[in-house]
Amino acid sequence: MSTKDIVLELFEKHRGFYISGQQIASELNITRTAVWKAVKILQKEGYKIEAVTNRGYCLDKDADVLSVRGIRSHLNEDCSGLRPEVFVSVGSTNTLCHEKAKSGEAEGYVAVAGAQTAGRGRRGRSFYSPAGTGIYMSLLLRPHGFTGDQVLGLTTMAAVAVSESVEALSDKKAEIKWVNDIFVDGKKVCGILSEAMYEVPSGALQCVIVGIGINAYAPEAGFPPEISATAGCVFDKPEVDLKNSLVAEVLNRFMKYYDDPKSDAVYDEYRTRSMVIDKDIKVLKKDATLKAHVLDIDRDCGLVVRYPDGTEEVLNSGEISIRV
Ligand code: BT5
Repeated sequence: MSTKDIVLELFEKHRGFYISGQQIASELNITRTAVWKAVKILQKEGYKIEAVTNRGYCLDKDADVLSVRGIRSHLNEDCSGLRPEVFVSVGSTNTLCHEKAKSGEAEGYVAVAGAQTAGRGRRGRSFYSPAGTGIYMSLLLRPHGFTGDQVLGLTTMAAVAVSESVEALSDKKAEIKWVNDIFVDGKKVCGILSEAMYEVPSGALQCVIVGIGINAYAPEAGFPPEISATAGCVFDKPEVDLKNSLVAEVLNRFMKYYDDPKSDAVYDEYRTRSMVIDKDIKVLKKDATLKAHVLDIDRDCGLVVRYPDGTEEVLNSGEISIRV
């Protein structure tokens, strides 16, 4: 463990209480300068550590900060091979994962950030990713033997994993808007962006990056006006370690589905949480917007719709958006 991690461990034991630099130094057998340096790094990483002359340092008792150690402590044993890395802020965790994938990073790398300056949604849209209140994570996968439908199904797996995790950690019900948005109390709390890289010219699948953005808490200044009517958050108030638990919970559940892509379980869970079945929707195609009624979601998570003229179609997520 690095000095920073050892110092953090001590702070966590004394959360909410002051300990002097001298006390930390002698307990950990390091210099006071090393303590000071570790505190500076931790503060930069987002830990709320107060430094008061003659009293020492104090880790905020309510702070909920993402950390590799925190995430690992909640990962199941069969996910111990995952390699989370935590950043205070990045451009986009998906873009970062792309770079990692290009330089040969193996499956199981997870970039987790407390903020994004260029968070991406689908088709060039942006994802609002302020500091301190959200979780922005991307998982690098190199699926072997997956069919095209199973690759598309990775977004479904992520949507179910997030929904189940939200329900496990809050007392709220999560609903899925086909295909990549999670809603709580009628508001979008999570968006998923899965991106695949293929080899040229063979067309072989190189990797898939599953990016998940979750509004854990409401941003202090509220959501920006353009999404304030539609965006919501999962938790009402911060609790120690809640973000780390949510990240780990999502990974634990996602990997369970990923390891068994032929199972029907993910489809069943998806369908029961769908907020579109039996609803009237608008289908936004490249060149037209059509009214339709949703009949069902099929086994490949295609949306089965009926148009007013009685014709039916199965929509796949690639090029289509819907409005409920
Ligand atoms: C998504 O796209 O919702 C996918 C978002 C994926 C974000 C993750 S964060 C980690 C990883 N790294 C990235 O750079 N991206 C992924 P889409 O379905 O296109 O929805 C985008 C729309 O959602 C925007 O046009 C807004 O209307 C709305 N929106 C933007 N930010 C939001 C937020 N924080 N909460 C709720 N709605 C938001």
